[in-house]
Amino acid sequence: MTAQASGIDTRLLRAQAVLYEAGKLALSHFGALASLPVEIKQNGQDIVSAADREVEMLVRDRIAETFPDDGFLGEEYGLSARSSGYTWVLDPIDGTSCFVHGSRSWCISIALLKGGETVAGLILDPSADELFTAVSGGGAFLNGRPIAVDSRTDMQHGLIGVGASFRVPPRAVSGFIERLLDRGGMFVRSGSGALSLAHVACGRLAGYYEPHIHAWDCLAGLCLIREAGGWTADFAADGDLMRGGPVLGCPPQLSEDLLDLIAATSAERAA
Ligand code: LIP
Repeated sequence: MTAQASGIDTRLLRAQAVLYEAGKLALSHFGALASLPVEIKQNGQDIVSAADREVEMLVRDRIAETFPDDGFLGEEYGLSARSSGYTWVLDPIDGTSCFVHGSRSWCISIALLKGGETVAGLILDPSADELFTAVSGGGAFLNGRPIAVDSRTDMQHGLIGVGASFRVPPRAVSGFIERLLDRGGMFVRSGSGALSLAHVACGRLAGYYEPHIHAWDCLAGLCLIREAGGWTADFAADGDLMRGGPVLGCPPQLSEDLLDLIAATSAERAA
């Protein structure tokens, strides 16, 4: 085993244990929502809870105990650059709005980067007791069992996950949905982009598109999809992990159709 592989494998094992501890903390808050402090970040939909903050601090502390020289980027407390060349990218509660409203559509998502490359991704759905994991070149797994994208589905039979936020004009989302329906497709919006990407990786969804998402929401899920035999559009190719942008992941046979729908929607908006 190469030194890098052992460095990634030891980090994957540590991250799994940390995620399960963080999942228990998140579930304790999920079971006591009436007393959970919630703040509005920008608009009524962009919120953060004490659960987000506590889960991020727990994961930061646990990772730093074992890998003090690794960098860390979290949705709530930003970037802490370090010297090892590894950077963790965490969304402590992805699907916060669902979480605070009592919907089980949320997860904890963490990606490991070596330089600018995502080399591992983990997504824990504590409500379903499902842990999705992947290491670059090593395949993707759900609770330790290999997973794969749905290589047989098509636009007319699969479900396409669509993400929406007020970071883009409503037409950027509705225009895509309208074109998808026109093509005989169907959409779902779960409220957690990370969990939706994980569901593409295991074949439950035939793709996931969102016009704007952040690195902490999607890098782990994109790694899962690639390792599960799927196709993913480049994300943060310039290395800027703070700006965000569009995300698309799907089985290879659907990439062209979905890119066409996105291009047509963008062209309409530009007209
Ligand atoms: C959420 C994403 C979702 C997006 C929401 C929000 P959060 O992440 O997972 O795809 O549509 O606007 O960004 O804020 O719950 O961590």
